Amino acid sequence: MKIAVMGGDGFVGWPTSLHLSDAGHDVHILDNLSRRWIDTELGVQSLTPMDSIQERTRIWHAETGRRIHFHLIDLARDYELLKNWLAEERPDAIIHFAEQRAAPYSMKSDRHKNYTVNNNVSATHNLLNALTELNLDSHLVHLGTMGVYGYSTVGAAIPEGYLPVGIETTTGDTVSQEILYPSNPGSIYHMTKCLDQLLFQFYAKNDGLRITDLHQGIVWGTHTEQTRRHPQLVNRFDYDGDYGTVLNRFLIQAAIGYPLTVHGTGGQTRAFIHIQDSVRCIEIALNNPPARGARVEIFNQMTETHRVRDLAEMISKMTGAEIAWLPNPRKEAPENDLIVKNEKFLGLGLEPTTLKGGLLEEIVDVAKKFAYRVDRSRVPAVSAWTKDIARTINRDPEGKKLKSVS
Ligand code: USQ
Repeated sequence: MKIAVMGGDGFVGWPTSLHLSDAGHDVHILDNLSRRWIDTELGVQSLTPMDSIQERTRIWHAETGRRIHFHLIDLARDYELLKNWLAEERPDAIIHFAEQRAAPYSMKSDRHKNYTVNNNVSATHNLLNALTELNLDSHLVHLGTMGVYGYSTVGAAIPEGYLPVGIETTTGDTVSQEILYPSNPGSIYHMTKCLDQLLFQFYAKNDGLRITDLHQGIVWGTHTEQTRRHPQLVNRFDYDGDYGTVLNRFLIQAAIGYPLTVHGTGGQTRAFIHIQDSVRCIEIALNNPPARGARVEIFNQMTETHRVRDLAEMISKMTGAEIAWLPNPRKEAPENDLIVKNEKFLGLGLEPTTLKGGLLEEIVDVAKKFAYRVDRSRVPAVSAWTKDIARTINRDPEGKKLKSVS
């Protein structure tokens, strides 16, 4: 297949591009390199030293003889460029990662809220609009989030996208319908993914676009089979308070002797998936497209759920790291249960990589190797969900006064 990977320079986009190229597909990365600009804006860098996208693709060619093509295009702003590229290349499938993906970054200031909404919603809409205008039948696979469902305890399993409901009619009968599970975003970033869902629903219904939406949990790990092949194919690995996600952060913190930064009581339960499984799921989704005219196909892309404090305690036991119980910078349920259905991927052959698989140690080893690149002052999460909360989080776990947020 000819596959366009929008956002193919990012944390999941890069290993996905390698995985699909290795499987024999003709891979084209479209990216505006915004993630690299955000590193510059924030004054942080990936824990792992990361080469330019051109250099990465050169090394991939030298290692495997396979080409990954790179095109510098901003989906949200360069509509005509995007449309012309699609008209010329007519990809069989498109994977859409080209969105700002950090909840804390999206909550930093009014400017960051505007950027996240404008970038994410325009990128998605431009893509759908161009596919329709060109009458292209490319299968669109979007990286969505488990966060569209929200994190309130309902005492029932979260279904894969659709909820069966009974509606009482005016004659007193009950009619059954399946509706999109009510969205309940917990950040501006998560809200953009909820808006994406509506855009997909409309374009699938109105124009018959073939769309798969992957509701992904928190990705952990860093290496995949392909990124291990050469030091310069290494994936990015974020540890800072905006882009680092909880499990990877705890593992890096343990490796550098920094107290594990648990927000609140750590009673938040979340869904997780290893990066190797994430790229496999994307390949499975590509091989199982919906029919033209069908509703949006939705998968829950996660393999297990864990409570934040259980993760901290497990890593503390494994490494001897201390735990810091910090005021929570986010407005979120302090404790929640989470049960998630994920039978669709399991039924299509996914064999989950679990936390017990020995991969936790591998991550600590990677973190120790590059520990000299860590700026400890960038570890605390300082982006607060409200101005009131901002006033409560003025010290880091090592007792130092925190700088202002934006
Ligand atoms: N947390 C801590 N300590 C930390 C970092 C996070 O206790 O040092 C807590 C947070 O308060 C939150 C939970 O851990 O309750 C998860 O936070 P996170 O930063 O790991 O994940 P999140 O902000 O939800 O976002 C990440 C990705 C996002 C993806 C989402 C999937 O950045 O792109 O959509 O995970 S999900 O969480 O399932 O919505």
